[in-house]
Amino acid sequence: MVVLSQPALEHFSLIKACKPTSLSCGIPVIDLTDPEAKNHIVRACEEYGFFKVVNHGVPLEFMAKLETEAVKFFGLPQFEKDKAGPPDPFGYGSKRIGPNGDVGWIEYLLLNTNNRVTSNKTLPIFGHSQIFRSAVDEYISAVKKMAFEVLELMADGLRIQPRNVLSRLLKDDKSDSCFRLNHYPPCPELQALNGRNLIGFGEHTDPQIISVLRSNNTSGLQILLRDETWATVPPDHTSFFVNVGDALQVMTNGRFKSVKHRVLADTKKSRLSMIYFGAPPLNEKIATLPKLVEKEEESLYREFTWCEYKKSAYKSRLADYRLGLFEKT
Ligand code: GA4
Repeated sequence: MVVLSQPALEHFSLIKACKPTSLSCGIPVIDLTDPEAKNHIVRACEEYGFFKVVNHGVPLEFMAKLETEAVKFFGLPQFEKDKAGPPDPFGYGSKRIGPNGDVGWIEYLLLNTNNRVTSNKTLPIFGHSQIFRSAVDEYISAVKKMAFEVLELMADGLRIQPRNVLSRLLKDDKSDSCFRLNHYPPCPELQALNGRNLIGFGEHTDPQIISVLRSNNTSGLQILLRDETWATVPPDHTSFFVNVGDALQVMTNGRFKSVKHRVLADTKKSRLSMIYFGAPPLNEKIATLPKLVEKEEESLYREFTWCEYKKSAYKSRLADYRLGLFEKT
């Protein structure tokens, strides 16, 4: 176990509080039982790269159980949590995000969705709590099923066949998907820094295909709209939020945009979020889906493997535009 010293508050990004747009009425809401869902999903991905999912079929009990277990974990003494860190990238992390100097007002657990049980890093986490392990497992299985359905509806909406062209990448046994539990502790000192917001997780796009997020009822998530303004996403602990990731932007030749998002810390309330990042297998080629371009030359990106993209992402800072290196010149 290596325990790194923690950065002091002045090392965190404090941003001038500006009145963000509230998306309460504007945010696209997809009802998975609606026969028109496939078309609504495509429109939401084109316009926002982001949408909320209701009537998703994931039992609320799974969501609540995992939240309870995660709260218990983050409530452990620091030395206990540090036994599962530092993240490499999997494991427990606090304040530092990724390997290149990004920091945030956050602590987290990053898990691999395939080898959850055997990984060294997960032993100190789950070794003593069979309940935590099974809560993670049942939650991930249910959310994955929902993610497959969303991707199949997306293929239907894009009128591409077979309808599993996207979902098969996440269904694959070798899928490189991962799972993250984020805890944003309240920061009471913020009150004294009048008119400033503290960054919990800095602005970035997710590298994967899609990310499926669920949080408790504390706000903090913001997405960047097309007009370059930040919009606050009202929390809803019974629903899920789906982000378009960079790989899906490439597969749709830029028709869907990966959404820039960030999380602000709160002065009084803890925010807890759980995110499934759906990724292809490492050796999978990422390229524009042939049905979405007439000729290969029309593709805006050169072909690359998920492994190449991931390696390049881990050399970048959070806010970097990672797809730039893969655009055709
Ligand atoms: C953003 C999305 C996921 O949380 C993540 C993050 C990863 C990490 O925290 O280790 C990265 C970040 C994320 C993008 C750029 C690199 C890698 C931190 C970072 C600076 C797990 C992922 O896959 O990419």
